[in-house]
Amino acid sequence: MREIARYTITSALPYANGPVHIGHLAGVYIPADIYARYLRQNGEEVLFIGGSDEHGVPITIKARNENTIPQAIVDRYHEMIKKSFEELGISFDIYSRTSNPTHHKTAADFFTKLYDEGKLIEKTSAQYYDVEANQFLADRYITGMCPFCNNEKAYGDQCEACGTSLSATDLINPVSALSGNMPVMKETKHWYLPLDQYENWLREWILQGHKEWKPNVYGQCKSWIEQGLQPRAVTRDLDWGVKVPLEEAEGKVLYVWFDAPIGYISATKEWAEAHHDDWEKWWKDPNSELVHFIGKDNIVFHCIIFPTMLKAEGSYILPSNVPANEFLNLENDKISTSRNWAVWLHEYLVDFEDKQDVLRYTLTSIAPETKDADFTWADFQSKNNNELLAIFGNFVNRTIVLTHKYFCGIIPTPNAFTEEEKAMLSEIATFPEKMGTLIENYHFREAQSELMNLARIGNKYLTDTEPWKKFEEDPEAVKTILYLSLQICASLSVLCKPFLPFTSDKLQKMLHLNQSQWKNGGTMSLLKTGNRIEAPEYLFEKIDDDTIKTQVDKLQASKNANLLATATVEPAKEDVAYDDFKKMDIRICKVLEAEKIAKTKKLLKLKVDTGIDKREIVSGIAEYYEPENLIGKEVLMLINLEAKEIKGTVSHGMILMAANSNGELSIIQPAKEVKPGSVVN
Ligand code: B3M
Ligand code: ZN
Repeated sequence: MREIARYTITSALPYANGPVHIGHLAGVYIPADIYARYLRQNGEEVLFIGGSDEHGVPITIKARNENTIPQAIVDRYHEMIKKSFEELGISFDIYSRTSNPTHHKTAADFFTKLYDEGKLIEKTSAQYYDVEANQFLADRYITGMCPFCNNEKAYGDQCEACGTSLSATDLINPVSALSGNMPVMKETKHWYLPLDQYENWLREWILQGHKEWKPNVYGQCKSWIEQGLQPRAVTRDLDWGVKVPLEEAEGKVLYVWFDAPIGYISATKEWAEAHHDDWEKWWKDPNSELVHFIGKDNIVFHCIIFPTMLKAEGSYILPSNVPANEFLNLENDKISTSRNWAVWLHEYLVDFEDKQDVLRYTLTSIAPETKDADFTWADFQSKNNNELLAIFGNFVNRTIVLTHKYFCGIIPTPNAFTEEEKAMLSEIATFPEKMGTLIENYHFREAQSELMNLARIGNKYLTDTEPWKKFEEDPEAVKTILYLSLQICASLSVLCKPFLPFTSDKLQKMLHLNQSQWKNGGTMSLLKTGNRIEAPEYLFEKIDDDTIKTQVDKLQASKNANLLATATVEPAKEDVAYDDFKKMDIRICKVLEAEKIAKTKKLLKLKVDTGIDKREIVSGIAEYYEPENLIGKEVLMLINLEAKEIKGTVSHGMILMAANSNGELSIIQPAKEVKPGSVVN
């Protein structure tokens, strides 16, 4: 086995065009921080790297929309993100940014080396160009009609109405976002990383060599490699980013996904310079362990593209592991920046002052390590009140209060341990290794639940031995109980530190303890008999229902605001004669039966009472209603729509529905109960 000399730990560089939310934290930054802190407590040499990703087209679009320049946007968010990470206790050794000169030079030099060694290929292709604005258009800068769903405002990279990935040339009637004109096709030259040439190597390195990677990561790599890899353009026609260091490349920059991971290297250089250290050992010594913490949408870039860049360059080590997480949802809905459906870190830090550890704890306890997970405020409250406060906090508080009450805050001298106590101590001794192994294998969620088990052991010990009842008749026994309880508190203060760093500090202050070596976390020798401890201070406090309601209301308000803002009202239709309207036979009908139509996602087969007859119709609402919830409902129906056969059912009529801005359909019910067959006019 190779000896690991040091750990180079990176966490995805967030785009500096918006604040950080709980999804980022649960997926990337909290696990990375736990890992880095744990390794440091183990005496390992660690460099934990973060920074802002400040390039890319979305930042230029945001700047344009706000009538400012990209640098102003990234300056604003870089500061904000950096500060909020700091306040949450994410213990980066450096938090850098990709707009700084060290990075531009590092990224440009990296490109030059690949270029000079003939590792890149040149290709000319036709791309959309805006003649009036005199520039090539990134896919995001082109809108047009989606060929799949006819949405008129699809972007050149994606249609947000139907979710299909597009390329700009798929759009019908493309329009430039810069001038509003129709773009023309024009030839442009770009440089490509020939991933296809590295396919065999990738197959061997990942599919053979890294079977231990998390199944979600390994699986994604496998499917990418098996689909066959194509050369990837590493340059763009854009004026925001790292300039392509070639004379013939005027007006071109490196593709953001080419420069951003090099940002990890630039950050290392910056750190090394400030600390008089050698940056290269972190990236070139084969005994350095490189680990990338990322979310699942970044897997291909960190497992395939960046390693291929490093391999092509030739002098770098490759990642040992890429423990990517899945996604976190919020209250059963996808987190969305554009819909403001998120819990933003900077807002949390204001709303929940001094409660960083509650968020850290909750997010670790639901970390999307193997599948998507869901954050709810109710769960957050319960994790705080029923776990942190009721178990951990309660145990520590009882121990410290009793030590003051019976021994004036002096750590008592224990007597001989009982058999139960001995058994408890040997169990406690297993925790550092047990938790350490889990952390080393990126099972942070389980590691943290072991931490809580340790607190449970302490809590139970106090409850079982009841020192408050014993003091009168057997003060010597109480000395042992509180001595051991205090040592367990000390163990907790060590072992909780990667997860709950603020709590650890507070607890260590109370115990006058100033060491957190991991391996000592299960010993009973952290505290010395005769030493004084501080007066008790609460580690956690109850979070009440009102506080939670405020947060839930805030989310609901943003949902409502968003619905209003995005609801587009269709233009009015042409006037019709009353006689034309009279031709529509619209009635209130009652749903009698409803069932899903097999092998379809959207269709329900309904039996309805029209008042005239009972008939079958097919309706496309299966995604919005469970069949059983429709039975008995009165709905609005056009009953004289021509009959038509749909999936084997003759459907005669149509249920009338309204859609909200998310496209979710809603039936329309009469405000009072009326008889089936009542005419609507
Ligand atoms: N900025 C993408 C993201 O936040 C990106 C990560 C870069 S890591 C080098 O999803
Ligand atoms: Zn579409």
